[in-house]
Amino acid sequence: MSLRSSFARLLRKQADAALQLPKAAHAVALLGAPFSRGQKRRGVDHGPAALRAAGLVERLAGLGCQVYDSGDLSFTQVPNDELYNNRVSYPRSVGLANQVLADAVSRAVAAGHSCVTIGGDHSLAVGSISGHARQCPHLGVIWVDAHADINTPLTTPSGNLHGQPVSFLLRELQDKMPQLPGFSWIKPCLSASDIVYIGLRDVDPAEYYILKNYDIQYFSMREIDRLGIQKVMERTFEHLMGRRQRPIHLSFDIDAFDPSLAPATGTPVLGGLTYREGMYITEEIHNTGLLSAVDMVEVNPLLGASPEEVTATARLAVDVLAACFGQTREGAHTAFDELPTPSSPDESDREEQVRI
Ligand SMILES: [Mn+2]
Repeated sequence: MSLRSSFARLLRKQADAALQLPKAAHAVALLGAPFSRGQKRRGVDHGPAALRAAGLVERLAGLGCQVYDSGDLSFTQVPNDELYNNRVSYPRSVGLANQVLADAVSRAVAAGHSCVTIGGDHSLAVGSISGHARQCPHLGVIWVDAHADINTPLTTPSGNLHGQPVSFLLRELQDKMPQLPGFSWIKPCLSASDIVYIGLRDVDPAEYYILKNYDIQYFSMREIDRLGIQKVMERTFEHLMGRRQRPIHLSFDIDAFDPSLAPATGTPVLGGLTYREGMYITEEIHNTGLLSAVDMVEVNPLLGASPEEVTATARLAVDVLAACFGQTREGAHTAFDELPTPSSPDESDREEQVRI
């Protein structure tokens, strides 16, 4: 008991000493985006609160990040936000919220921060990637998701905008895009070769057509089974950065994970990522040193069957974000450069040493 407490004290001293060293803290801007109009279920706007309650800020700070938490953005409700084309829901609300988010992300990246957007539904990626691209026009996107989210407003089976964000961003698709009310501010900022999907397993017919005909790189769960996650990440980086390095935007939908791990989400699909695959993806992205912005979306605390399911889903999202910013399974993320020796007890430990 006393040995353990004196060791703990020594560890604490080491940590204190490490804190006094001048080091470049990783600056992370945290933006809460409690937005749910990209789909019709209630609750995904409580995602940011659930992630904060699961200790997100403390986890990032514990990894040595300087966290600039801007709290939650407030989004104006647009009255009389009628269906577009008798099909697409809440176009004006989604367009306006994304405009607000794009400005916030752009400001954070301009300030030299890595920007973490916590949603909210996946329609938010329109604003988050647009804002990021304003500062980093050559960014590459890694989209981790069960779904491709690349329907156009004319092909969407559900009418939900969280299934369409990528179509607004791709230059090649613009002649297929109608003018949606609320979206006139958007400038498409990605080419088809700038995005890689990981984890797909529920792709609509028009989405499959787009992936194939526009030559978009994707690794479905089948490819992960076939190649293994290590090869998938190798090929992802080769595709995005074979010729030159570039800032990475990671857009992570929690439904990429198997529903047994992430049950509190709106559109779960069986056969998803394991915990270890999810950690490997984000550890590898961290290791590039090029991660510049992250979205963590679709955690819906009202959809868990029990409080335990909600907590497990939120904790998983926090684990993913921690791995993005340096948490490693092999340890050694805090400074520790000398083991304590029993031959050199200091003053404060003398009493306990005698007892030993
Ligand atoms: Mn998604």
